[in-house]
Amino acid sequence: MKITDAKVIVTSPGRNFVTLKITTSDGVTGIGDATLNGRELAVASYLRDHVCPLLIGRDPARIEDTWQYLYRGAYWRRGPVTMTAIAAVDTALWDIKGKVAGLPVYQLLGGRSREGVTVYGHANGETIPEVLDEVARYVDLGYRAVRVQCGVPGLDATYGVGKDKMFYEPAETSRPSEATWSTERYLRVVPELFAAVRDRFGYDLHVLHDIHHRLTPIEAGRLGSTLEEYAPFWLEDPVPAELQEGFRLIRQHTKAPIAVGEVFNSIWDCEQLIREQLIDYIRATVVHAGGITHLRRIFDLAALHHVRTGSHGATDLSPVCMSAALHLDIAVPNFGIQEYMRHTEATDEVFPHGYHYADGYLHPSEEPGLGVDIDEKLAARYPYEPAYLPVNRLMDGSMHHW
Ligand code: GCO
Ligand code: MG
Repeated sequence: MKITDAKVIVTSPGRNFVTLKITTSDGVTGIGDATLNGRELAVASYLRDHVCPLLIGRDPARIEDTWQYLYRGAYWRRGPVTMTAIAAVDTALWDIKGKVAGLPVYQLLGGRSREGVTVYGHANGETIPEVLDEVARYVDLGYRAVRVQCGVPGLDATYGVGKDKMFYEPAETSRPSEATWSTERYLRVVPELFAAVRDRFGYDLHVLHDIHHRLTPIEAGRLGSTLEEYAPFWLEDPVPAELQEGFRLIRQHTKAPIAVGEVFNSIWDCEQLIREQLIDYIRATVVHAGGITHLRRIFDLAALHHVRTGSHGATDLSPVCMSAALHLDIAVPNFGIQEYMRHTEATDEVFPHGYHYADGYLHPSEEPGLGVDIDEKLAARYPYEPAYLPVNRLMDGSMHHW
């Protein structure tokens, strides 16, 4: 069997998604998510102009060799664009392998380690009472874990607080909007939010929070120690993670569990964080970290060092990525939790999928392969729309991390 076609499909059913579809000489097809929020066309071009021509004629069964060919063989390694493109190829090849074997992909990864994949949803609101109402909505739906984000008084826009409920969509179809940031105001409101959530919902619910790279290590240590009495499940992305040794300082000051990794692309982005046990959850996911093959490598390293998984699952990762993530989540021994932001109806129609939510858990599809497809005719009705994530400035106008 040989690869006879590889094509890139860009569609925007409410938001942009890039999908790679590979076809074999036996007529088997596989798909992979290649979406990089706000930089979609860079990955589409990397695939179309540089990768797809190299795939034609290759044996689709050689997943590892193809991965190494695209990673080692390219000379220019790593980075979000390259690793997202490699991920798309890798994911599509796993889909094909599953279909050829007649097995869901998780069976090829060693089979089930659990009955369902625990997920967390996003409760957000401008004010704390609004957030509490959203948490109640998730509790009613059976969720065991909820991420809480509220507006910071005095700031016009805050990360994690959106107009939509059940999902959070920060990208805008315009030039990037500019938000302002005050660490002092933020540090005042978060403990109040946690206190209110624990007061109303008690301690059985897992409560998570995303700092979105805004703090310094010592500020994160201070916030973590303040929140310890409210038993946070995790604090996510406390600081930008280029400086991995910076996390030592956070560890010295708090016992709050730390999660990081949604912007990581390779095992080298988290090698020190994992080896020195500076984090508790690794949040890398299939689409941005080199596909199923490479993410499995990261998860296995993490397992050696008491680090559990907590993959990114935002609205800007397509149902193709979510399907792939769930096959890994159900199989790996050190699974922790999976983020689950729902997609819009239009997105779900373009990407029909067999995974489903029930009682706090997601369940991967039992179909051979990944159990997800793309309706190309429908996809063609939603042309690409230029979109950007916001940028962030301090009150004095300095650029800050968004
Ligand atoms: C999360 C993330 C998202 C990102 C988004 C960027 O924890 O889900 O932080 O909200 O901001 O995926 O594209
Ligand atoms: Mg995040």
